[in-house]
Amino acid sequence: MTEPVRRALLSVSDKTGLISFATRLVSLGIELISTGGTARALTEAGLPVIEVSSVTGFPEIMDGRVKTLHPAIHGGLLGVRANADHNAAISEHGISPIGLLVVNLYPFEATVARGASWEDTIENIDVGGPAMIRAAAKNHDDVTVIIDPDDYELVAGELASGGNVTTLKTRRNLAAKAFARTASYDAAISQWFGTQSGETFGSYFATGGRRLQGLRYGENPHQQGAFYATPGQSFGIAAARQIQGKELSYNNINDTDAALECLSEFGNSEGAACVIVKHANPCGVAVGHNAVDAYRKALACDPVSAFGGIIALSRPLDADTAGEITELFTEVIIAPYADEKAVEIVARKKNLRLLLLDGKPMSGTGLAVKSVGGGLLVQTRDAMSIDGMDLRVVTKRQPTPAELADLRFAFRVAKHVKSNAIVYAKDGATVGIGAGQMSRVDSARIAARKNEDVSREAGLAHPSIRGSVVASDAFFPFPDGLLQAAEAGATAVIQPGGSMKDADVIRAADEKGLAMVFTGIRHFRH
Ligand code: 93A
Repeated sequence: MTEPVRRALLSVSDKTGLISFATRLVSLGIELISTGGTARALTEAGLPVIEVSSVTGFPEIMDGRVKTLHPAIHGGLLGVRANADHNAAISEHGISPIGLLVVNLYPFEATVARGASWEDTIENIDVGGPAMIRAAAKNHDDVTVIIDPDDYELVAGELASGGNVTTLKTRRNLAAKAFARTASYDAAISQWFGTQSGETFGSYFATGGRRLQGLRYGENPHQQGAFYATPGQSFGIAAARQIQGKELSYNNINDTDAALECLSEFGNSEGAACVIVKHANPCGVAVGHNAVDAYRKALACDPVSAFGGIIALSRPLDADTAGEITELFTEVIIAPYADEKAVEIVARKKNLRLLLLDGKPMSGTGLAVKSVGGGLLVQTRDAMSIDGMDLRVVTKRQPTPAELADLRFAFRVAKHVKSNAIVYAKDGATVGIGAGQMSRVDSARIAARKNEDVSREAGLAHPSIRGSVVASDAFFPFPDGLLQAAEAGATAVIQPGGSMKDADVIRAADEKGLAMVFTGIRHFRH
């Protein structure tokens, strides 16, 4: 049972809304304890206040650096009401439990923003405030913590209607918000120190990441770089173990990540899968009956681009596959495991980086974060798979079972190709990939032309794109992209649908005898 709030401690730099909130607390019979400036503001408003110094029996000292840092305060915040030993300590030391903490911190960020002096900035590092916030948030079973005046209304409302009690749900939400605030506050402080000392990266990144390795440089040699792990997560490239080869570069890590994300689309039941990546885009993806078969099929899509690429395999690296991969210049191989023979073969190429996941997942859940000027864009990862989509045939002709299998395959790959993405596929392998064009029709054209070049080079009688299927990551806004694909030899199409011109696009598909499937879901990737 939660005890009603009898005492609240208020210590705020931002006094917005303070008086009306405190007035409501007093009207509920709650006693107010407060620090210097806050106590003054409350007294001036005619509210009864107990000074922190009379609770601690100790004056505020050192220009206020030490005011609430005292067992009488922290014992009042941290004591667990259901714990007999804690209650004994509370009585023995004459501590009064504090049921509500209202703190907002010294305005460190605003002090930096106004270009204050070093001394002034340092003085604006709050120590006692975060300590109290963390104490109250830890003890949220018994204590409500407010760090944002926007929450005054919610808490006052709950106290008034609940007999001076808040709900556990609210206390937990406020605790989460409290820890987020102390984390971002410390991040701002560490970032400021970093810029002052000219050091770009520390062993912890300001957003909470743990440093895995410093990098020789960033995307380009004149940029600095480092690789950080997201706390509490163990999947993907950050969880991989390097067995051999040169140090990983920034671009290697970025490309290997793209390869693993794409590879994670393919479950083991679909056979062995192989993804080859260059410049963060797949240039060959295939499923086969074993690793070497998948590799050969993936390589055949665009052997020129695969030079110096990243190869990701869903099955353990075996001797056959290692032998074939090492015939070509490759930057990175990543696989779940590797057998001894394969490791020996790779070792002959001493620069070739071999990474193993040791069974850890290729991909996972959580957030995808991208930096933009002055901020971060955050979204949940694109966890949508074609298995969860409601596929709808919109043309007169139904796709054949073989076409449908390839359509599903191609759409999985298209998700991992930068938009505008067009992917042609046949027999479980990509045969043409068009990536990153500003116009979809250009992506369709580039992918087809690439296939014609590769087919000619391989001495094929007809380009392998003939009789393929095509996937588009987003709808065709006009029939032109689809007509381009039909001209290249595609017989079936998969795309989200949803364009204003869908009817025109469907009519064009029917005229060309194509089968077309709508997924209802798009996969932009930028
Ligand atoms: O200087 S502190 O780090 N030392 C403390 O013991 C302490 N206790 C509260 N800063 C401390 N505070 C902060 O004082 C609060 O976080 C709040 O921002 C501010 C309120 O001070 P006043 O009530 O004097 O305006």
